[in-house]
Amino acid sequence: MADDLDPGDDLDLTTLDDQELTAQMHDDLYDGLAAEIRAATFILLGRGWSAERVLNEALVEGMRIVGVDFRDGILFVPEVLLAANSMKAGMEILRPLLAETGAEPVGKIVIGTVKGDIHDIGKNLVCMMLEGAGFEVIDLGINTSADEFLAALDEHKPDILGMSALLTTTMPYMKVVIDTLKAKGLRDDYIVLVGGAPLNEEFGMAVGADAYCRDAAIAAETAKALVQARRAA
Ligand code: B1M
Repeated sequence: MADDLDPGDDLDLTTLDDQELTAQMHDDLYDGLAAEIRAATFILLGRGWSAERVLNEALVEGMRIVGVDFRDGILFVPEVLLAANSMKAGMEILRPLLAETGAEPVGKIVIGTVKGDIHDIGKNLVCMMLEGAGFEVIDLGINTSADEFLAALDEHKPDILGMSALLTTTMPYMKVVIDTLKAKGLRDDYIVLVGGAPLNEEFGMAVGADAYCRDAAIAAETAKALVQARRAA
């Protein structure tokens, strides 16, 4: 207890008012401080904040700032992974509470790295960024076949299908998946997003995707915008 009362070099999060604490959480997410995010999440919940408010005002807003700096080349992969892990630490506390209150996710996405390809660092970042943006993410992992994608679409009925490829030899497989959807008359049921280092806008259009996403931040922004547009239509 004595230790708790001694501020030492550490900031005592309980002494901050709500606004200061939220700003501190944005900083702590940026710095990848998972323990601090966990502690602050409990403090805000203890002050009567709803899980949804903590998610949106503290975690999602913090990750939005991280995403912008990642997109602009100010933050790099290791820092973003740490930030995303910190966000996950907060999310783990909120997830059961959100399920209880029935807060609607922004949307749902089924995502995977395509068949023949085992690169997943970028895809995992995209998943974390999407979770941070409020999406429910069903991650099929690596080496995902068209049949596996289709089975997951059927099971989870998402808004979005996301595919990742890092190899020039595996990126054409995205077209195989999209053509399979077309052949089954399912293509228009989903927003299709593609990404991965060797892709570009032109390739995305050529394979019949709705959008190519250059990075995780853009993937989250694009996913949000396209789901909102589709629901408004
Ligand atoms: Co591989 N590898 N690799 N590799 N590997 C590359 C891709 C390569 C460019 C290296 C090189 O030669 N310079 C090259 C591909 C060449 C080509 O095809 N033109 C290559 C090769 C050849 C191979 C092997 C064939 C090597 C071999 O065995 N001879 C082999 C293939 C295995 C296979 O997949 N079948 C192989 C294996 C591996 C490892 C297993 C060792 C490891 C992967 C570990 C893992 O992922 N768990 C690995 C790694 C780490 C790389 C490099 C070095 C880094 C990839 C990475 O994680 N980048 C890579 C070289 C490079 O890219 N510099 C290379 C960081 C990551 C954050 O970026 O994945 O681009 P990225 O993701 C970004 C965006 O692209 C976008 O958002 C992400 C975050 O901003 N994005 C999406 C990605 N997916 C998205 C999906 C979306 C939206 C956005 O959906 C909506």
